[in-house]
Amino acid sequence: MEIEKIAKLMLAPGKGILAADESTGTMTKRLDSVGVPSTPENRLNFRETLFTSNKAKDYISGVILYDETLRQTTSQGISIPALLEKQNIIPGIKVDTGVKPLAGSAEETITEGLNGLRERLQEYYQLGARFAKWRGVYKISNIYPSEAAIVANAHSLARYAALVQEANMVPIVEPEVLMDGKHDMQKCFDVTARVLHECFHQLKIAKVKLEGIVLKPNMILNGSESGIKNENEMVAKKTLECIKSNVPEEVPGIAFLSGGQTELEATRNLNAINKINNTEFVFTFSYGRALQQSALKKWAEDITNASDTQNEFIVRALMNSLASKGEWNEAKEIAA
Ligand code: 5MM
Repeated sequence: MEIEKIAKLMLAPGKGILAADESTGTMTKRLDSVGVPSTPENRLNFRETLFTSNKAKDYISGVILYDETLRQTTSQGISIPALLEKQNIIPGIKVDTGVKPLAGSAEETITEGLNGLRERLQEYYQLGARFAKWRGVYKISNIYPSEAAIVANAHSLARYAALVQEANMVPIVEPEVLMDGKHDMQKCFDVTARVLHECFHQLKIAKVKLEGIVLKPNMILNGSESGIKNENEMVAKKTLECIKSNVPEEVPGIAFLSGGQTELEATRNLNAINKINNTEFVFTFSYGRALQQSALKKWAEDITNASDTQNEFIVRALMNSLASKGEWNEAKEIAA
């Protein structure tokens, strides 16, 4: 299938992406937090439970997998990518290998994983992946992000995206400006604008087809230690303004990360964005924590009780599906 078509399917109306690509280190932290040992079997159990939820296919267009999960087989003897494909959910794969200190600015990071990526992508395609993900991380402080971090991460994102398109897959381009810090929303706006601007500059140099990418940015928020409340309408206004002025119109859609927002805040903000969307861009979700938190807690109560975990997951998937159309409200949330 052409990459433009895959991108459209990833952004299909009322659907979003489940980011289940936690590396083993991150997944271990998540499982530790609910008191479940992080073994390959338990990691598979939780993820298989989510992926086999009834109705997942109505709200979820694609799942970002971690290398381990892409190669695992379910209790029914079917591979994870095949299990997803059977439901018309597109399997994707995280291909960065994580962050390392950036030379010359050691408190900042550069994302690694370009070495051997062409060959890895060929294997991932054979295993069923049709899109990929790479995350660049930027921190905000009085002196950060540095120009070096902005340019180096954008350059890596562009080289990654070009390789992914060469392999006939859709790159999710994820520049994440972290919400940690005391800064206000305007600072987040300014930094995100600089970051997005440089990303598209580098994507252009690398000749990446913008019609065949999905952008996964942060929303524009007050820093989590600022003590300032995030008003949903203001988040929506500023986020839309930042995207409109820095994202070329060829990009078919934006799938936000949740970045540490609560499940409800991530839904409310996405809904507020779609209520005022006056662009051609699709705005949907590519949430990790904001889709999985409640489900993970429920699962930890009894990891053999799939249906209660699935109910929690499907509520969040449905609420975010509604938010992706601007049709969510408090009454629907309470009714769910
Ligand atoms: C699922 O978490 C991904 C990061 O994993 P590692 O840090 O272990 O590599 C992350 O990139 C995620 O896909 C996005 O940040 C979206 O997740 P949130 O929780 O921010 O919505």
